[in-house]
Amino acid sequence: MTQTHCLLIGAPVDTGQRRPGCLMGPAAYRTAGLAPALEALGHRVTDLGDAACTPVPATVTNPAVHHLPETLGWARSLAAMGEAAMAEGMPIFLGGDHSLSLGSVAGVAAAAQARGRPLFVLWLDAHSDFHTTATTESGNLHGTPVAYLAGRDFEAFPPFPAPVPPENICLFGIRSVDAAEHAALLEHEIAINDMRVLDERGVVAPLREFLALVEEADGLLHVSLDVDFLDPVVAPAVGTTVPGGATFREAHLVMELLHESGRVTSLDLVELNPFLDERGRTAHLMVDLVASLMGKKVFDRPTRAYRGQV
Ligand code: B3U
Ligand code: MN
Ligand code: MN
Repeated sequence: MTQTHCLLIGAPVDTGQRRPGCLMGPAAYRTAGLAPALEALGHRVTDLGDAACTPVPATVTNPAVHHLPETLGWARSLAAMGEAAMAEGMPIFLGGDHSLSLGSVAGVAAAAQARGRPLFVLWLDAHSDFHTTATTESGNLHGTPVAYLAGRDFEAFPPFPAPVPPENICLFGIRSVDAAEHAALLEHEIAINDMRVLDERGVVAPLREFLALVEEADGLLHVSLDVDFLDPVVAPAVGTTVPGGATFREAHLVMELLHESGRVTSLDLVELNPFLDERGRTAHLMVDLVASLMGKKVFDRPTRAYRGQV
């Protein structure tokens, strides 16, 4: 199996929403044994520690938006750490709420551009996170990163480096979309694998279709895994639970297909709120899912009963 150099970047970001607790996420992943799980698979792990935030003074027209200077500060430092880590291996961002992706994906996109490689983004989430600073009603900036990386107009933020073309973005598992996001999504060519699609087709066919595009373009793939992609029955430690999410088995299968693609070059783990967890079960599930993404399987070669592709 190929060895990957995994660079863990703690992102204790809690300012993109209003329920305190995501700042404990990086500590929970470390406590749940993320680094040893990766090492057990033969990977090299460097823990870069937690990023720091220097707030950037700024304002926007929409009065609902809160904690803008902190969010800008996190985005700036995470983009710099992410871009540098891309030169060394695979950055894994330990969140923190989803506003951290305003920085993580910007850093990854800058690195992809420098390498002359197209970037693809797989967004595993109950939400589409397609608000801009102007359309968000909650003012919670964790609901905005897809719009930012797609290059939509974003007051107060630096222009996104190398916006990701809509056809390179795949939303997967979504089941909660606000009216303004809905209207904007219909104007973009973003693949929307909402739960209606996954109920009918399962996770395998739509994911393989997207991965084939990445392969064809020889692209880099960033995966952003929001805890609320999962059904709250298996992953309760998240502030914005939405019923009807991915099952334990579906989530592992998604991770295994991603591993088999050999295309994933960076990863966000977001929205874990350890304060809401039950004896660490959500943190442990997230660590197990990362292990599947990084090559953990029951058998290390196809067995006689296995009819898929490896
Ligand atoms: N779309 C809503 C809810 C939301 C988005 N992301 C999460 N919740 N986690 C909003 O507030 O923007
Ligand atoms: Mn999200
Ligand atoms: Mn979400």
